[in-house]
Amino acid sequence: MFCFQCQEACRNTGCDIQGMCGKKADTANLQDKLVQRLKVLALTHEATMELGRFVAESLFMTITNANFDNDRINAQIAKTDALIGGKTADAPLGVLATANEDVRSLRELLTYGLKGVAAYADHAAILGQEDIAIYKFMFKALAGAAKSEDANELVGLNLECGNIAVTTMALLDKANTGAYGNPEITSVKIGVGTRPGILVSGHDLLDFKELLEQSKDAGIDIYTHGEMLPAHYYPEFKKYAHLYGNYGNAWYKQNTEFASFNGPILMTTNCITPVQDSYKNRIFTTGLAGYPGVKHIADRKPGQAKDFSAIIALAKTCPAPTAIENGAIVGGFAHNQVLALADKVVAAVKSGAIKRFVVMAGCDGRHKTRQYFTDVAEALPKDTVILTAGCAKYRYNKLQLGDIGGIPRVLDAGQCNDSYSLVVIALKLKEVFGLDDVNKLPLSFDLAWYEQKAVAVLLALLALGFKGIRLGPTLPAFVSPGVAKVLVENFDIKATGDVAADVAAMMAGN
Ligand code: SF4
Ligand code: SF3
Repeated sequence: MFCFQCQEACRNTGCDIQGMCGKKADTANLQDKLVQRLKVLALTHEATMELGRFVAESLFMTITNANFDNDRINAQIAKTDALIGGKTADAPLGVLATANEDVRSLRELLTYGLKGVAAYADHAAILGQEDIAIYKFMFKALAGAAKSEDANELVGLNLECGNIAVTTMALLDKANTGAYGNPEITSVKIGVGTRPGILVSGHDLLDFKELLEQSKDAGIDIYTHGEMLPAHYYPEFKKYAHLYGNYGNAWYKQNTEFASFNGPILMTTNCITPVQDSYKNRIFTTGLAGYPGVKHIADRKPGQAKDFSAIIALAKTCPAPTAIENGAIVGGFAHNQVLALADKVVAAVKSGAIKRFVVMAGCDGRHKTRQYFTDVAEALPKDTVILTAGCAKYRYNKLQLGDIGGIPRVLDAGQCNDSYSLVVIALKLKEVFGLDDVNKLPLSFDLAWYEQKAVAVLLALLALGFKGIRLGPTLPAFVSPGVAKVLVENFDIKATGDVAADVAAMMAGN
């Protein structure tokens, strides 16, 4: 195996014996095989709605911490093989099959950005929103990632991937807000109740909705975990009195938090970490998530909801969760809510009460060096506002950072895909202040990345022309020195560094 697609790649070089994420060599090799077959499919077929959806689902399965189940990946390979009629020779197998370091780097950057796009496209498709342009680009990009040796062409495809990521996040935003309403300011409890609960993690809101509906009279409570926290912000979910609160933090603490939750856990997408004995009998996967030996809730049949009765029945037999925290957190600052506060925000900027916005979106992760993001949040002057999305927020969303004239200093827009909201807000501010360039806004980026959705978000920001983005806690292992040079020269990308120096630089607009 060789995998370097996430921020926790071994020695920031690549995992070659076993993944730091727990992915074994056989699973990594099967994922490589699936991606290779998808490239052959893209080289030999025109994109259709049906094939596009299939490719999006398949790529989503290969995202970090999404699916560890060899049987499921094998089944997906078999379906792809049936589509391509056994043709396999046209695309390289595995990352290292591309010898030139810069070409490899650009091909993988594109492939990982595409995986992020695929995940968001799949979420939108589940809610009935699809766009053939997204699928067509997936095919074109996969073909490019398989064949192109031309660095300029690959750079172009990466920027196009950024544009498609914007299109896809916008589509998903439309799907989510269309189905569940516009997120609004919400206080979410982080303590526990006295009834047994089901803990729902991952990003899939339709799974969440169906589970809420099926469990509403069962005498149990529903809790969110990790990236499901923003579900509380949607009006549609607030209707359910048994939606209790959020339990725990970002994905990497699940080995202890799932144990103390005491009840069943539903993983709707990434991030799953190696399942521990203490909760292996009460964790379930669904959708494209998978883990060997873990019960899987089957896909919905046309026109029907998924059947969550097994998980609800199990919950009734479990003790209530053990409290690990108390209090509440506030979120729900997606574009509609922030634009409703626009007058207040603009007045605060004009009066100097808000000096700067700092976008601290993205992913959380295990590395101790991620303490940097907590330290930055604490070190930022009191006249700054942090705009966040994704599970990166858990590094600072429980700090008491106060507010500026009633505007909280941490504005959580939602899941990582809701980074789209932050873009809408930035573009609105640009318009209100009559600026000709987004980079003239009092806005800095200090992004945390872990898996491939963050790669898609980063490419989206680059495609939109944002410059001077800080990225950490390390730069990707798959970015070669040659490609890093291009990113620095054209986009002024920087690695996160010393907290005080970074804060001072951001406040000075650098
Ligand atoms: Fe390593 Fe990350 Fe790949 Fe897992 S996903 S094998 S941790 S690089
Ligand atoms: Fe987190 Fe996995 Fe990326 Fe959607 S849940 S942001 S890491």
